[in-house]
Amino acid sequence: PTSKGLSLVETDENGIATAFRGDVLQGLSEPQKAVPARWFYDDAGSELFEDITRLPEYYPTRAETEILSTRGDEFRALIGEGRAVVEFGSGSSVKTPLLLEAIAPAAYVPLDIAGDFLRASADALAAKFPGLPVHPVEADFMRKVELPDAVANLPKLGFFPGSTIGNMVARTATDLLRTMRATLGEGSRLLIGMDLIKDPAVLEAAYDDAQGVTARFNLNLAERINRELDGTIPVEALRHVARWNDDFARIEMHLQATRAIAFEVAGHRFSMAAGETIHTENSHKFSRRSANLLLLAGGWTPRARWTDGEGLFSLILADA
Ligand code: AVJ
Repeated sequence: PTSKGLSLVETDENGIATAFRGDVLQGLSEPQKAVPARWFYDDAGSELFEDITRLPEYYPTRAETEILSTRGDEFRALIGEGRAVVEFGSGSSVKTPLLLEAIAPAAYVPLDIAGDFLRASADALAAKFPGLPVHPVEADFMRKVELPDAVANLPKLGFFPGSTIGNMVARTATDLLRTMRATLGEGSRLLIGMDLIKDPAVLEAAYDDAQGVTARFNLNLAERINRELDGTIPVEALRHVARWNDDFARIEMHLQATRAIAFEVAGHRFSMAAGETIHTENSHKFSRRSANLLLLAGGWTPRARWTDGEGLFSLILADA
C-alpha cells in the first residue's frame, strides 16, 4: 500500500465541533428550523447511509454503479490515462474502483472531512490497486484545498459521484463547483453524478423506505445533536418526513414534531409546536438542461453525458 499520512487542513476535532454547534444553534433559531445535511455523516450516519445504498427503493447508487461498470471504455477514450483522480468525499467503496479500473490514473486523492472514514477507504483502495499512489487529504472541500505536492504537475480529474451536488441549493452548488475548479486547476475535468427528475412516487419511496432505514438516518441527526451538543431533544417525539417539492425539483427531508416539545442544545432553549419541522436535507433532481445550466454557472462546460438503462440517473463529464 502506498497510502501516505494525512495532511490536516484546519479541520481538527475542535474546529468541527465548533462548526457543528454554530450550524445547529443558528439553524434551530430560524423560523423554518434547519440543519445542514452535511452533519448527517458521523460514524453512525455514514454507516446508515451505506445501508441506504443497498435498499431496494434507493436506486441512485445502483444506477450510477451500472453506468460506471458498463461505460469504462468510453470513459477511458474521453478522459485518457495518467490523470490524478481527486474524489470529493471518499465514502463510496464500490464506485471508485470501477472508475480507477477504467481510466488507469497516475494517482488517487480522496478528500473527506471525516478522518476515520477517509483512512479506511484510502487503505482499502491502496490495497486493491498496488502501485497506485494514494494521497488522502482530510479537508472540507467546500473551501479550496491545497492538493499534495506529489500530484501538483498531473492533470486532474475531479470525481463527485452520488448526486451529492443535489444536497445544495443552487447558490451553494455553484460556489462549490467554482471552488472545485480552483482546487483542481487549469485543464482539469470533472465527472459528476446528478440524479434525474422522475415520478415523485418513486422519489418519495427512495427517501422513505419500507424498512425505515432512511428514517433512522434522519433521526440520527437529532441523536447526534444530543450526543455531541448536550442536547435534550425528545427523539421519540420526532418523525421522519420525505416530500417532493415540485417548485424547486427536490426531495426534502424533515424531522416533524408529533407533539409540542421543548428542549435544550448547548445550553440554549428551543421549542417546536406540534407539526413543526426541522428541515434536514434537500436532494435536488435535475433534467438534462438544468444539470448543464448548473455546471455552466459553476464554471464547467459539459462535454459528455451517460445515463443508466432505465434513465434514472446521469453522469456528466465537464471541462474546466
Ligand atoms: C448523499 C446525496 C447521495 O440525497 O440521495 C440518501 C443522501 N439522503 N437518502 C441523496 C441521502 C437520504 C444522498 N446523497
